[in-house]
Amino acid sequence: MSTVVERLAELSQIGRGENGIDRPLASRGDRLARELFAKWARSHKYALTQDRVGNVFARRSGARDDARPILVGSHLDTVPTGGAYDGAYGVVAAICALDELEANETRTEHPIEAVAWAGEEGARFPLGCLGSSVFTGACDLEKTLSLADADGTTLRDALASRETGLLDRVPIREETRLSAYLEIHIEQGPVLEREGVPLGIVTSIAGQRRYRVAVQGTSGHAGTVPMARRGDALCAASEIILDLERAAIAIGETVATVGMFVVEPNAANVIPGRARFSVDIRSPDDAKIDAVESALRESAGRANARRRVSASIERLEARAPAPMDSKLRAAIARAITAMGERAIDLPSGAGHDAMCLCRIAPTAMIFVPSIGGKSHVAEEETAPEDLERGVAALTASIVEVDKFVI
Ligand code: HGY
Ligand code: MN
Ligand code: MN
Repeated sequence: MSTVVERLAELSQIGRGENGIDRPLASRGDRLARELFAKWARSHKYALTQDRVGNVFARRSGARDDARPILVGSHLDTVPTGGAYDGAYGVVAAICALDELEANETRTEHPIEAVAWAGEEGARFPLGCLGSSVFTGACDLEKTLSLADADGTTLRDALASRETGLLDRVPIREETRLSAYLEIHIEQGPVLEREGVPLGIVTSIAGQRRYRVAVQGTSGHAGTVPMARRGDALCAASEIILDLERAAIAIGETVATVGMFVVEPNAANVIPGRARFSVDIRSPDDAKIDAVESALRESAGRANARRRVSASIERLEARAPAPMDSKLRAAIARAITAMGERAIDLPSGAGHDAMCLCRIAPTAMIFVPSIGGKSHVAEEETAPEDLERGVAALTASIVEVDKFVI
């Protein structure tokens, strides 16, 4: 069994439950995953560092060791019903690529750093790409550490605990300069499998915005309040959600999702007084996200006028569409051709840490096929030979990029 397959099998045991893998940021599982990454790094004496939000780096030195490093990585955290490959593959492939360079005694000009970004999914604390957002300066460290999860635990407290916090005996790093960023990831969609092509070079990552919507109505007795006198928060929320779906379909080239929903008091014979839900809107075209957001706000306005409720919309984050660097994409294409392999260009509907890194350095992504296009579910799967081919492509791409980035 190859190292990448073996390591993914080991990593996928951490946080595994009956509904898939649940490894949120600064949980016991996340800490164990970071410790495993550190163990792999130490086995080849790569220099380990970490920053204050839990991003972990394993550095293989270069001929010009004062040069800005090429970072290569992805994330270790998962959604609550995660698979074994989303994020994890990119971290394991990065460390395997360093090992390939070692095994081939390849001397790169630049230091190469494998990185495990903290909290890309935003599943526990209300910020996606949390670690890479802080690293790239898109989000303030102290504000991010003050973010709290549903139980009111702040990231600062979670990272201060020995159980779930920063790694022992790994120095804190302040350095954020880099010369380029590469990320390999499972496609999480059906294109590569449908086209029968084993590798993809990402053209751009869809823009995405996340919101929190709260609808405040009036609780009451299910049997005695006439329909005409109700402020039913759940009915109002349902109308807003279906208007959102209609808008995304009508505007096109856009997806809108309500993944989280809470109704209070959630009792069969009480009129719902409060409803809270998440909204996730994405498109490669920012103007279309604007249009869907306007439709969402108009629908909330109509509910407020007609339904004796007060609906409020809070935008939690907004990321513009992220074009990948054309020179890096060409280098990846050269590397893959030189391997005698085929690749196609394709956009990414899924978000990635690369959306943050591309704001501060040339950035590119490689995809490997997802069986059935499935992801964010326990059945997420990629064939071993595709995982192995991806490591070879990533290693060859690092060597190619190393030749010309500053
Ligand atoms: O939501 C996403 O696209 C990513 O998995 N965080
Ligand atoms: Mn994901
Ligand atoms: Mn991911």
